Amino acid sequence: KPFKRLLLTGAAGGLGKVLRDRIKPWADVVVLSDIADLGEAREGEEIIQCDLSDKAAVMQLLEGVEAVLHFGGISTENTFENIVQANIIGTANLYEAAHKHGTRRIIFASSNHTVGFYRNTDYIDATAPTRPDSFYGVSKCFGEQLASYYYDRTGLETVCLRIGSSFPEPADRRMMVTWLSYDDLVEALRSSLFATRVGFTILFGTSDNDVAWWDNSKASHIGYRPKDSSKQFDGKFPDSGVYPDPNSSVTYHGGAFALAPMRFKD
Ligand code: NAI
Ligand code: 15L
Repeated sequence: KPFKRLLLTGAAGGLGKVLRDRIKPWADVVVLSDIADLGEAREGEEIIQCDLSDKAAVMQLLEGVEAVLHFGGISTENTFENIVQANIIGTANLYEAAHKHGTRRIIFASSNHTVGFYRNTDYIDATAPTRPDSFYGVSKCFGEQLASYYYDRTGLETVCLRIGSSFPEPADRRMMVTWLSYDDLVEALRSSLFATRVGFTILFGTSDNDVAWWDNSKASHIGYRPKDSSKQFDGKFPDSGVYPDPNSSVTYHGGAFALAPMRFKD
């Protein structure tokens, strides 16, 4: 198998559960980690429960790990104080430990909320300045910048996968544009892990949907080719026909995140 030890953080989460079996062919041992309980390890798995904000625990977690799929952390808007611990300190602990242990590559589950304040009339690529729409989005921008710094300073490679909306089906009209099928998510991870050189790359994670807000031409060296399309759900979310649309969650790339109340602390 290509890797001896491949680490998946956030393994107990929605996407972690989807990935658990599907990444097995890529490593002799898949190390599954989360702050939440993961149950029993199955064949070819090792389970290490830990809080990403615990520096010493994360240092141990990375021992012998060649590559990481970093999906752990707070995955939607929350208080700034909570996000700092899980996403900012947590991701910094992960990068420092990866560097110390000689890990070669990290695939960082970044998010469309790094650019969530762009509008539905904007078509952007990876060179567009970030426009986070939430403290959550700001924390993903931090993760991306940290990855850039570690690459330039140490050579640790990262693909920042700016995931759109990865769920079984689109749940609203915005997700017709942002949807990433689970099969295409796995393909994005596979192509990111096995591309020869990635340096520091930003890859937008969507399926081959009819409408697109994000141009992946700056990541052509990854060779990501989505196979699914939200077209199969056509007609489920008809256009209101009114402009500007009264449903403002379709105005911004980040949808409702851009409009949610700001909570600094509990
Ligand atoms: P999720 O919330 O279901 O999973 C996140 C996991 O991280 C949870 O199991 C949680 O227990 C764990 N976690 C939270 N704080 C932690 C900490 N301090 N230490 C260790 N583990 C901690 O989210 P989901 O949907 O599975 O997303 C996974 C990753 O992908 C997240 O980083 C999210 O930001 C990112 N993402 C997901 C998208 C989607 O459409 N599902 C879109 C964009 C980004
Ligand atoms: C995300 O970053 C979240 O993790 C996910 O739960 C969805 O809200 C997704 O973005 C989205 O924008 O649809």
